[in-house]
Amino acid sequence: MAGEPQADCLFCKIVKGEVPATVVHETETTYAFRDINPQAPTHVLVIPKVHYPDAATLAAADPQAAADMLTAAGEIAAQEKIDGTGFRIVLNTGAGAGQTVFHAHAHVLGGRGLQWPPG
Ligand code: IU
Repeated sequence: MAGEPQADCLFCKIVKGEVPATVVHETETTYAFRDINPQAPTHVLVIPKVHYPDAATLAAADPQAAADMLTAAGEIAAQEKIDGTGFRIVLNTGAGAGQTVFHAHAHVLGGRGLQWPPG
């Protein structure tokens, strides 16, 4: 069924506690943990607990879960104290854009100057 956990999905396994992660924030519908390969002093991944392959698919199928992911990103930025200096929320969508894990997620990046355009 759409949104159900996938047995072969790393982020579904993290939500279920089957794979360890450094969890920094959780709501009824979202889970957030530190990226294993941080690209900034703060680099947190926030994911919906439901499984969709990317953020656009999530938003189309379950707009509330997508909104919850963005709300959590803002709460994490405040918790990490990067909201005052500015932070970036990144939604890599598709392999050509650098997406490597096909469970919707938002990167929350901050704690250093961020260039535009991104690479
Ligand atoms: P991407 O947008 O799909 O490229 O982001 C996936 C992220 O998941 C990437 O930044 C990885 O460093 C991160 N990650 C992780 O935190 N833990 C893992 O076990 C694996 C990837 I595999």
